[in-house]
Amino acid sequence: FDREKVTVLFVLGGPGAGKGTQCANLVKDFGFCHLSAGDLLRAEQNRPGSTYGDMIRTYIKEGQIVPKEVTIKLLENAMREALQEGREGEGWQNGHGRFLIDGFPRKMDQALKFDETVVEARTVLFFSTTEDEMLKRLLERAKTSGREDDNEESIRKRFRVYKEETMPVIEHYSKDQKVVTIDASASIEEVHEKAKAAVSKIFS
Ligand code: UP5
Ligand code: MG
Repeated sequence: FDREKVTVLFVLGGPGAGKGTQCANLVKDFGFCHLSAGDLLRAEQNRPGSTYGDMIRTYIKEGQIVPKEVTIKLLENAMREALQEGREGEGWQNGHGRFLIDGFPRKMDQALKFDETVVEARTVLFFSTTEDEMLKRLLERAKTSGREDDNEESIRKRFRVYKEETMPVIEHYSKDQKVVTIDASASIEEVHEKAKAAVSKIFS
């Protein structure tokens, strides 16, 4: 699809920082199309006939990053679908698609490949809080989420991969002045207000 027709914001932050929660809020405020790379991978994992199901399950449980080709293909397909459907209010305004890409890119190779073959993101929204806070949130969510990676062992692995692989991505985009950091330690509503203000500024 035409790069000119899309605006992409990446949404990054550690496991449990509140990316998904805040993306849902921003969809209501601004009508973005929200694509979570993790959700797309989980859907692909459960799709009957998928050749990647077992592979994805193993990577997610171990907190490892699925090979970029798979994730980028899923994202591209989802973007193309959203653009074709052109649903008003779901990222599509005046012939232009606005996307929140959540939990991606979490490794340098993904970032470079997506920039080159799909589109360069306008901005990175970085939700930042402490590991203690993220652990607390994830263990609470574990009671009901059914996610195979919401257990302390997988969470520790996710934290390690986040520090080793994803922080360098955030540093990379910081050098291009593309990162907007949002303190995600406060309540959901307070973080929402900050996120909303940050996005308003980007589009003003
Ligand atoms: N909560 C949220 N905000 C709160 C607040 N301010 N105060 C109190 N509680 C708050 O929130 C987590 C929990 O905290 C919820 O219960 C929420 O109510 C509460 P959520 O919004 O779900 O946080 P989020 O940052 O989205 O956490 P998530 O667990 O989704 O983050 P991850 O980055 O770990 O998960 P993701 O789904 O992105 O990726 C999972 C796995 O997929 C990866 O580990 C990896 O194996 C794989 N993956 C890839 O391989 N490649 C990719 O490109 C992407 C994923
Ligand atoms: Mg999420």
